[in-house]
Amino acid sequence: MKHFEVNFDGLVGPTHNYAGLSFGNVASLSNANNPSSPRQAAKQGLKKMKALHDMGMKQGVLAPQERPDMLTLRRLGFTGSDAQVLAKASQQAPHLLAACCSASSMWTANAATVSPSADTADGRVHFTPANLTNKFHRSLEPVVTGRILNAIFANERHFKHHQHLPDNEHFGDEGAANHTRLCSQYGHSGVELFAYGRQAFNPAAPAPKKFPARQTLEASQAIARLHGLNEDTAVFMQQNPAVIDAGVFHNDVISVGNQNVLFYHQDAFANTERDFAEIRRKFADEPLYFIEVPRNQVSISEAIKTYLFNTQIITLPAGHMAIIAPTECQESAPVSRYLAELVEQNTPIKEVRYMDVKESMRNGGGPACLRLRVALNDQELAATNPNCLLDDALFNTLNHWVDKHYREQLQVADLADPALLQESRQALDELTQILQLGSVYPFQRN
Ligand code: SUG
Repeated sequence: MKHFEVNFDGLVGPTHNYAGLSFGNVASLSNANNPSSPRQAAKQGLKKMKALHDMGMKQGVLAPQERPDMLTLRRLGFTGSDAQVLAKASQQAPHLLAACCSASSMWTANAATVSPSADTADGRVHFTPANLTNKFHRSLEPVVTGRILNAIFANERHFKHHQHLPDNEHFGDEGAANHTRLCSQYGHSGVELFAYGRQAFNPAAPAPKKFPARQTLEASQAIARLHGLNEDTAVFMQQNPAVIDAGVFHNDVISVGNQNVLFYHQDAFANTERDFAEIRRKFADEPLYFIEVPRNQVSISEAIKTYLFNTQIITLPAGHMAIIAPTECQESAPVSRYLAELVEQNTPIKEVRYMDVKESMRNGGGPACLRLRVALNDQELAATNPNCLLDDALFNTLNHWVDKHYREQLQVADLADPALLQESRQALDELTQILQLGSVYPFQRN
């Protein structure tokens, strides 16, 4: 049997904008109210997907959410026609309108946690959408995310879908952004690493003081239970609270793993030695590479600015690994120097590819945020909705679709424009036909 890691990248939605919605996320706050380019953003994302496809990787596409989220605006008491709801929200509560227009579902590392069949008790691939409770604009995502995942992985023999965890800060769950999996081969049972920021039921335990810890230990433990992982396949590691306070709002901003490599910053974790000893014991295989980036080579602030750790580490068909880094890494002298040295060292990482995802980076989303990893065997891949797997034809279709429906520029003030709502709905209606998802959006269901 063959095994693959398929990256499902989020397609950037037509309302992509900079509204400063994510307290604790430095880029989101510092770019608030700048104009955005939904068209450029979507095309940068598609280009990255195509580049990975051309490198011989399996590449998938995840559809965006319906935005503006009219259902939520109505739930919050704005009434009348759609145009009136938008006008009232923009006059009375522009921050709520902005939250209901965010294209944040593009960061599909936060869509769900996925456990491959090799790790789970029932031998199926398990999915739990993230509840994203810490940010109002993101808490609007899990229901439709669940529908989209169900429409892609529809075969019950191979795939098990769970409901997102209870919508409460005690079970704050940010999905795969705080989860990585180490394994010797994608098809072998691995060790799933769950990084958390605080313990909800033990307020005396260490926690950040300035910015929120978006993932709790209790949420991670619940996911491991739901997915049928056993003692030997899960490790729970606390993030260093000080780096969360420095702007590391998700663990994938400070560490990334692939197969037998864990690439991380010296200051990433609270109990590095103890946790690594547990990983070594549970991983059992050799070799295992812990690649530590020392703070005297790359500072925490440089790591956050360049997203050195929000890179994708992928295993190419040739057998070695490549690191997919944002161009911000290339533009930084210490980081590009570090990466040039890294590929010369005795580790499986032998190549660096730089990609331009600047529209996403300005909201704090690098290459790794834009993708959800799903390890599949060939039977599971055959049971996956083929219309969501990228090839040259789908790449061209989606580029034309973006050209047809997306605006070149968007300001926060444009979010109340009823024409934007119509354009978005038309685009998404067409997209569900291209990807053959069925009626996943609220506007298609009433
Ligand atoms: O949740 N930004 C996202 C970025 C998510 C990045 N994902 C990972 N690290 N995996 C967030 O903070 C900003 C939206 C705005 O400000 O308009 C935003 O939601």
